[in-house]
Amino acid sequence: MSNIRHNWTKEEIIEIYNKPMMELLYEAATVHRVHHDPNTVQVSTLLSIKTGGCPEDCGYCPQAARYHTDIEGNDLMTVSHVKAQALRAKASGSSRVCMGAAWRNVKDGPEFDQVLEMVRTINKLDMEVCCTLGMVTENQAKRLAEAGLYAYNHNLDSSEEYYKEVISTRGYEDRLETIDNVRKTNVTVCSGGIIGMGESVEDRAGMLVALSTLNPQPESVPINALVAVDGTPLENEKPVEIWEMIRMVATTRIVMPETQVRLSAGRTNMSREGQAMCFFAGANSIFAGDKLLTTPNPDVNEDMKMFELLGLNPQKPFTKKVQPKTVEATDSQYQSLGEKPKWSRPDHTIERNEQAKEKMKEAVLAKKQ
Ligand code: SAM
Ligand code: DTB
Ligand code: SF4
Repeated sequence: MSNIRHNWTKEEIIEIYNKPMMELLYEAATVHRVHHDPNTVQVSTLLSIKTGGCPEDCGYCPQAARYHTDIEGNDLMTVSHVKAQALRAKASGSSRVCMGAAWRNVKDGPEFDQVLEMVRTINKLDMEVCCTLGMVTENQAKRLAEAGLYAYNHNLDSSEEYYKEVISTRGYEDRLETIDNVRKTNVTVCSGGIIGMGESVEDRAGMLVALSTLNPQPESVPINALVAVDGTPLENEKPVEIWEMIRMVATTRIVMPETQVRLSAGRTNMSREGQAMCFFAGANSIFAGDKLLTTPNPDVNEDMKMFELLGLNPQKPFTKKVQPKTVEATDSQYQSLGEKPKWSRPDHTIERNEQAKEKMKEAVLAKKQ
């Protein structure tokens, strides 16, 4: 019988999170060993296929057009460029490519068709393909599945309560609906969040309640430490302490035993020892490659040295689930519907987001003068 619980309460999760460190580590490592090989870590390479110029106001994100960051936006990458990058990632030991686009949601049309072709191309390289493109409808999720998508990343980011303090242009329920749309297909769900945005332990636990009560639980959960980028509303948040990351990873492992827990953004601030503690506490996946989407990540060679030092082996592709089949565009059962879904726009005011937007306006004015 499965011992996966879908009824975790916030109080129970807070209690786990606050356990004495040695007990927490022992419990998490014990759960980890029952469900996973503790010496295997999945390696995923991020690829920003469409950078910058995003209309959303996510307070953490350097790609939001309304904030004054150094990001140079560009058009959607070509399929051949993506293929070349995927081959590089494969050669350096990655089993998965995760393609990110600075979009609010997927729109039917030539750009989405191009992304579907990217999915087909990478799946044919026998690598797991993940996309993170914003909100998707059921039909769009089905088209991605048909193309051979292995995973879809869509983060809840924080608790429902704290989400409102960070983002005003889209709602938590839209995030949940997108995850639900992905669940109607064979594509696995990757959903996690960020710590270090000024949220409380209660908010961290709230996010873990939202994720762990999904049935089935997400196949992977990325835990990001905020990368505080100049010009974003969260630019002055203080760095996450390693102990908080370890607690978050360990708690995630305990409440979602079968999930792959990914050490995501923020690894450049973590020592090898710190990361080793996270692997011991149940993290079994990383984002590799010199860049995340727009911000730095540890050097690939440094990561490989760390793996060697710790006796870790990169996970082979399709270890957890069989490779999906790719259906060619010409044989596709699902067509573009030209949908115009009504994703919500709460549009409440977040003071620090407004201030960051004002700074951007001032910078544009100053440039003109
Ligand atoms: N635009 C799509 C969306 O928001 O769903 C996909 C790309 S978006 C950059 C993917 C995720 O990256 C976000 O949900 C957030 O969790 C994470 N992220 C973005 N900026 C970050 C930062 N500065 N630090 C940590 N994580 C970040
Ligand atoms: C996730 O949870 N983290 C990744 C991936 N999913 C798309 C993105 C991290 C982005 C960090 C900031 C940047 O590089 O722009
Ligand atoms: Fe846009 Fe995604 Fe960044 Fe939000 S997190 S601003 S939706 S790219």
